[in-house]
Amino acid sequence: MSTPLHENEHIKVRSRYLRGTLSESLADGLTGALGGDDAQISKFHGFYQQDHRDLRQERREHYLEPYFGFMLRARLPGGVCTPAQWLAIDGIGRELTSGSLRLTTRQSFQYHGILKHNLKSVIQGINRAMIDSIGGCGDVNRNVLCNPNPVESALHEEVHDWARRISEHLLPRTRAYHELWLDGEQVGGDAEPIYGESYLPRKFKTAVAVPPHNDVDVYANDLGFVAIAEDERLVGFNVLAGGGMGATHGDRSTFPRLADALGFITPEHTLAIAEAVVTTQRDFGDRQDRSHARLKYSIERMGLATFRAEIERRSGVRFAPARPLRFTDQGDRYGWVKGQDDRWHLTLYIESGRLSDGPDHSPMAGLREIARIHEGDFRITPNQNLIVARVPEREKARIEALARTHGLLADGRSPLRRSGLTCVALPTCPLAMAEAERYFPDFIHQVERLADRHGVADQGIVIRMTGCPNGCARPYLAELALVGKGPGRYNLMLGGDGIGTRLNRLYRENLDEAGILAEIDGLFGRFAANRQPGEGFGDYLIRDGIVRAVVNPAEDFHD
Ligand code: SRM
Ligand code: SF4
Repeated sequence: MSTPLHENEHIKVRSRYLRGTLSESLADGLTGALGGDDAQISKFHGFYQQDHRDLRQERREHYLEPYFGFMLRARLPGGVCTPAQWLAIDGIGRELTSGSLRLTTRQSFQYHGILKHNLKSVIQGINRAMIDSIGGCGDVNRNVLCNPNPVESALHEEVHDWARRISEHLLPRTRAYHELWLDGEQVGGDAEPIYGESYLPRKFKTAVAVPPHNDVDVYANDLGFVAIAEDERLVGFNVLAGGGMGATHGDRSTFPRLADALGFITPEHTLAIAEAVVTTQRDFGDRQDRSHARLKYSIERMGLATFRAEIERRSGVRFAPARPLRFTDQGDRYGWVKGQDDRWHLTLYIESGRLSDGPDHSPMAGLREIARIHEGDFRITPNQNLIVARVPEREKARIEALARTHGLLADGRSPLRRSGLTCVALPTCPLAMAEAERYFPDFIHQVERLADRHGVADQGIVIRMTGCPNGCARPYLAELALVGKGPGRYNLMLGGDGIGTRLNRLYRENLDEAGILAEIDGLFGRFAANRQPGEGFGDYLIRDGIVRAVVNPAEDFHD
């Protein structure tokens, strides 16, 4: 007997191109939740139903339904928005959501705590600012990443334009979003030429990288385009496929995987290749078991050569051999950098991407003030920071003064803190097993003390923390990662290369804070004593045999 399709497959088909019963759910004032299939369908419109986990017990004791609120994630290719858009995003956040904003690891922003009756106003508000949320989540192509720093101005503009075009090309075509949120005419029917009525078996992620910077962690994406330039002009892309982070603790059939190179293409073939990869995954992806439904597992099953041949057949494009490329880093370059067009770009430090004003700090207010005078644009980075981009020389001092007043500069933060990355985790993420964002600042403070003690405080070791093994802060590409296992407990992963091209490996399981710090103390001591000149922490761990490099994650990630 063949395995039945996963229930989500039926939900997608029943939804009539993503309509479901969302309008009825929204009209039901008796509950703060959505009904029927709608909590699944809503994801394609960019929002998730959540409940505040810190309040669960108290609500239960008072016989109340959970405190439902919605998280909404926008689509913002390459993370770019104008100052006017920023002011709109900020205003909506303060008036209609929990009052804060979160910059994500995929260059977008999220609101949390939106009450059901405010959802429509939030979505209409961002759309009035020419931003949408369709495909922010769901089994479609998600927000397309692109290196955000337009230092090599002409090349960057061209590459960013490709990121935007890929995102547009792979958008769902259903009118449901317009009907439901923007009061569009009820036209029904629709067709999805790329996705079909079942959409993809699972989420799908695309990134465009501009070497030597791998800030987008291109190898963690289902589909990657690495810009190849000659004389600072784009000549084409190396295409990568099959990357992904998500895994389940102890389940050997799930694993993170780096994308493989398919070959080189010239720019005019970009959309045809993107579409061929997406439709191949649509037709070959696993629709029975969602934990094996990402493209990385399809490629493992098909074999890379068969997969490549299928892409060539569907697109009518033949890959040339991949061009040589070199990455040097995976983080952000903080502070001012001058672009070739004589404009300046200021990368701000936003701890864990969280923008929330309190008695001691006011990052939202600061960014509002900057947005009111800024003439260029803003760019959210894949490391949850923000670039004030394209600043003319004459405005530099004013913008810097505002950033300094509101604590938005990286100055005074240690290299360890600057390289850190965490996911949201508690209290909103339903999948979190442990804290991440809320715990990281204190945790890293203790790691800083150890680094000082061993004389390695000048090292920007890439440390990442997630509340579960799904990998939202791409932990398996860090030199040192903590992956949540249970309350206050983490798996310690070691051995990434600091440029996002090598997976790390489990070193110690289920450690509490004291256990983690004791391990790091020992490791920093060995690193300080034995490292070679210029050697990074992750590279040292591999060379000294403290962990073995992962060669083939399908076989040896869990060893
Ligand atoms: Fe993620 C699920 C947050 C980037 C892999 N992710 C979730 C959910 C929606 C939990 C859920 O399913 O209910 C989290 C919502 C938490 C909350 O309260 O906001 C969540 N993911 C995030 C964000 C906000 C983390 C952050 O701190 O910035 C990132 C939003 C990105 C965006 O703007 O689109 C985010 N998630 C990622 C990344 C990183 C990336 O894409 O570069 C990954 C790893 C790459 C990958 O996809 O392989 C990632 N998220 C997952 C997974 C595991 C997928 C898998 O293949 O197994 C899940 C769980 C799932 O899909 O079942 C997940
Ligand atoms: Fe939630 Fe896990 Fe993603 Fe963190 S890694 S946001 S805990 S799903």
